[in-house]
Amino acid sequence: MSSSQPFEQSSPTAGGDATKRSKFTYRQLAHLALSSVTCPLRVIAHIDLDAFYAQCEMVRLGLPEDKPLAVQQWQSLIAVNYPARTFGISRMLTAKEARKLCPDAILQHVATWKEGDVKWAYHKDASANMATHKVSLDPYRLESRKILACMKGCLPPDLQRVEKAGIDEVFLDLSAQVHSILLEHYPELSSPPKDLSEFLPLPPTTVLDWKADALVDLDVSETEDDDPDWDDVAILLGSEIVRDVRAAVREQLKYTCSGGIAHNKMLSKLGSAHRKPNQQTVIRNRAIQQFLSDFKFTKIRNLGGKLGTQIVDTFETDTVSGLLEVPIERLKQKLGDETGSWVYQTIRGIDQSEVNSRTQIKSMLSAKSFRPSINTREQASRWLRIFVGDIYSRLVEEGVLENKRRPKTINLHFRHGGQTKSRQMPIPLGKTIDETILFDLASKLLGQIILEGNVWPCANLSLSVAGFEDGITGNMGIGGFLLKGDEAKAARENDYRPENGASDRPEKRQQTEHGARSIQGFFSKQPGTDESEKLEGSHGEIGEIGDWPFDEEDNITATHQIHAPQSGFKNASITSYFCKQCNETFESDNSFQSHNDWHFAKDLHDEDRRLSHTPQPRPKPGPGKKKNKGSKKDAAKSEKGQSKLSFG
Ligand code: TTP
Ligand code: CA
Ligand code: CA
Repeated sequence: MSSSQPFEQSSPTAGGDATKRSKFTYRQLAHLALSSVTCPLRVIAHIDLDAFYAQCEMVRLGLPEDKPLAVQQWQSLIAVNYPARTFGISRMLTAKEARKLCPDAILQHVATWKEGDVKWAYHKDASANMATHKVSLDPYRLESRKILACMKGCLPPDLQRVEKAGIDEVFLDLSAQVHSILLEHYPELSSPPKDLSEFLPLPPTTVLDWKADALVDLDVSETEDDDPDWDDVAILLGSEIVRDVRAAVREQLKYTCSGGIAHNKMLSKLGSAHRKPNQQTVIRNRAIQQFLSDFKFTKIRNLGGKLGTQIVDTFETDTVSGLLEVPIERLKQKLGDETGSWVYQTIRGIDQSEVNSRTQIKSMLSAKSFRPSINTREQASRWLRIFVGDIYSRLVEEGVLENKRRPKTINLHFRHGGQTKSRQMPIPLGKTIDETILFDLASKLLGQIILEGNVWPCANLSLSVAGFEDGITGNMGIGGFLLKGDEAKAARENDYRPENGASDRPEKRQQTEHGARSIQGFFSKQPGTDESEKLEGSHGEIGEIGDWPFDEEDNITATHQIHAPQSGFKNASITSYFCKQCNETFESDNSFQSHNDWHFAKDLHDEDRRLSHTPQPRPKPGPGKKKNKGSKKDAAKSEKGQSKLSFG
């Protein structure tokens, strides 16, 4: 917090009528300290790095800030810095097109793992070698971590609540910190009356100094002459904090970012994108309707994907103001009770979702689509080594060496001729996970798939680890000794367990299942519970539903709404493709197809997670089928069922 006062102090009566009270009560003020999601004084910020990957490259290469630079992945651009944007360069262009617009621009290819290598590197020839290289986002992940640590370092340890919402963005719940600043600045607030439902005095200020913040215009019914109330003061204090956080990131790490400060997550996120780069936008409660009415609702968090499209089709409008006309009953009738009410509230700026600082990783995935397909076990093995290296380095960051956290299962998905074969096995307890162990397990899974025959050529391979659990710190390996009987045996033998008997998953079946899901199904996670939707992508980043569209050749890096692998896509024109799910256009068939693969792998990943999180009832022996207790094989099988129950 900077020492400067963000507002002019004046006597309590300066605002005019001393008998006038705030519209907030002492009880509501108390709720601010608890970061209560229903508190009307709540202050939430969203901070998003400007042109993130591009800035990472600028900083890494030590380039002057006005140098145009874009980050290239094969022939596509995945991030474009602001100087390059002034030349008309955007993510929609190919590297070649960008080069034409600005011959001086630096087009930096992302780091890659080269087939057979054990470490990623910046390879000069990467863009021409899509078949033998795999993208590594490690450099950006590392920077992301530094930035997060820097931001956290600016906030009081006991009052901070920080949610990493993507590789380059965070939500901050500033309520508790703002509460403590309020009490510090206004001692009269710290002696509440007996009756907490009494209204607070009005803030003793008339003019709030918003510094260089972009202030969203007030609603029509409000004027700047209206006396500010405590919600204005709270948001102003929040904006001061965000300004300081951004300045620290800039000073210590050289990155610029943009911020949004508002009453909730949804508004703060719209705010951070409102004015970029290197600015922050404040949306006061008195400006919410004005701010939202200008928006297409498809820009709102969670309304970008399928649900948004469904609403546009049903109500024949894509604007917030158009949808505001629709009565709640009609929304409920068309979208279902839960979703209908949620939409009704959201477009009115109401969002009670929590800023969730418990962003623990649930799974990690490393994947590659092959163009051309690969045809031998040796080739597949070389990629497995890379996947293992990729996953292992992230496991180390997660504290697997200290046994802080460890995954329980390892999964391999193998795509051949439109079908994906999957195998999963437990990661044996008792030993610290290392690359050799992971590679051995992955190879066994691969061997099992190959044994089935008729598996080549392979179009996509992905390895994941899941079911993270807290380990026994300082007591490495003890878990193995605590295992008894069959469980220990299964662990020793690395026995594998076909998933629910459905090891082959034809794409068709997936499509039907997902396609048949109702809109409520797509939206079953209501605000406030969205942490359950979080997942660790292939490159370690956590996204939110419909929040963070990606065009990644072979990486899963964000959570998307679950959808039919193919049906979310359609041609936007003859030469470009559009992913409705992500609001992204793809110029080449190749990148679109890769993106499609991405969704497919993601769906599989989600399905795995669902399976491993849903307790499966143990199959009872059918009538006439007696369980053969004497058979070792059967004992091992029942053990597998048991371990399934405990996953998740
Ligand atoms: P964004 O925050 O969406 O975009 P940005 O940081 O590049 O630019 P802005 O200033 O508008 O915020 O995404 C963060 C990073 O994620 C981006 O730098 C690169 C990566 N990314 C992709 O790889 N593909 C994509 O389609 C998108 C949207 C992002
Ligand atoms: Ca960004
Ligand atoms: Ca972002």
